[in-house]
Amino acid sequence: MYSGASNFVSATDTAFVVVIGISVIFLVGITLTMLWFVYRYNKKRNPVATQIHGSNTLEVVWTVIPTILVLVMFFYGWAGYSPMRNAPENAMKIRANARMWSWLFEYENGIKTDTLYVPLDKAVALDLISLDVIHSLYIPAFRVKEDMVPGKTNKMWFIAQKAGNYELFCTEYCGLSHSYMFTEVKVLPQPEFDVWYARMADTTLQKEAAKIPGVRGRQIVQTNGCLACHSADGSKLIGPTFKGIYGHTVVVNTDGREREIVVDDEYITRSIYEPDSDVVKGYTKGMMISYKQQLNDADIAEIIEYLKTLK
Ligand code: HEC
Ligand SMILES: [Cu+2]
Repeated sequence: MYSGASNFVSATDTAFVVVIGISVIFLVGITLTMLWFVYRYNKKRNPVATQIHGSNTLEVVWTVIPTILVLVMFFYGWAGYSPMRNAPENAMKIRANARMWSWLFEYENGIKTDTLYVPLDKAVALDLISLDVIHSLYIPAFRVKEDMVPGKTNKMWFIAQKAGNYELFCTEYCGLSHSYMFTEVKVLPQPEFDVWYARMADTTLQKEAAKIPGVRGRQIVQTNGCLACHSADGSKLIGPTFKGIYGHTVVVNTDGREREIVVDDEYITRSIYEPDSDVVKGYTKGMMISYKQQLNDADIAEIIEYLKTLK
């Protein structure tokens, strides 16, 4: 409570304390009254019941007081909520993409990460994109949470006010591995953030990395959440493992017919662009959705290099 991790913490926590406070007062008050009535008006002490025929004063009191209390709760709720709706103009923009079951954050300079990096004390505005089903982005420490609805760009903004790492997870049940759909927010002081931001965008560094076969491909597979469904170590997750996949023969179902096929560049490309055209035997259609919007042929070439390294 009142950690100050973001600009929304104090108003949210105040609204919470007010609502809980009023509820506790009523809980205690009503319970005590009830116990008192049980004692005072039981058959022994009060053998003849008194009939009460309405009381205008009482009616007014128990209408007016709760109305005021509810308005007080509304006031604190609204005071906390309404600033969340309007991001400042100069906020740093990040696109947050959710898919079953991973996160991908895209920054204005084109870099992509699976962990959310934000600078300290600066407004950050997120565009919330879902690529498949309804997800919800939740950063408990920042007191922010917003649904991510396919076909609709919801918004969220905040100012992180304390450096450190915070949990970020999906809080809308979105299928089998929903509970693994979590990552971190890393809040870095501005100078550190700038260094990170520039280093990530440095193409010479990326070219260096790209010289080692499979390194770029592994990054692509990681940032795009493929590993939520495909293991690299032979274990079966939602989809077949990537281990030893390249050059092996698989049985697939193509338009209702079974056929054997050797895993080559063309097959892998098709599997990524049109996952439902050849469905691996033993798996269901429609689990993997197309990456046509997110990946291009060059990315897939890197992925193939990576898959070749998984002997
Ligand atoms: C939501 C889970 C999920 C995600 C995420 C996912 N896949 Fe898949 N993938 C599957 C399933 C299930 C299959 C098997 C059914 C089929 O062939 O469509 C599959 C099949 C494949 C195949 C064919 C495998 C074989 O053994 O023949 C390849 C290659 C592949 N995926 C690559 C990828 C890549 C690369 C990514 C990330 C860019 C990715 N997948 C993300 C679930 C997923
Ligand atoms: Cu989700």
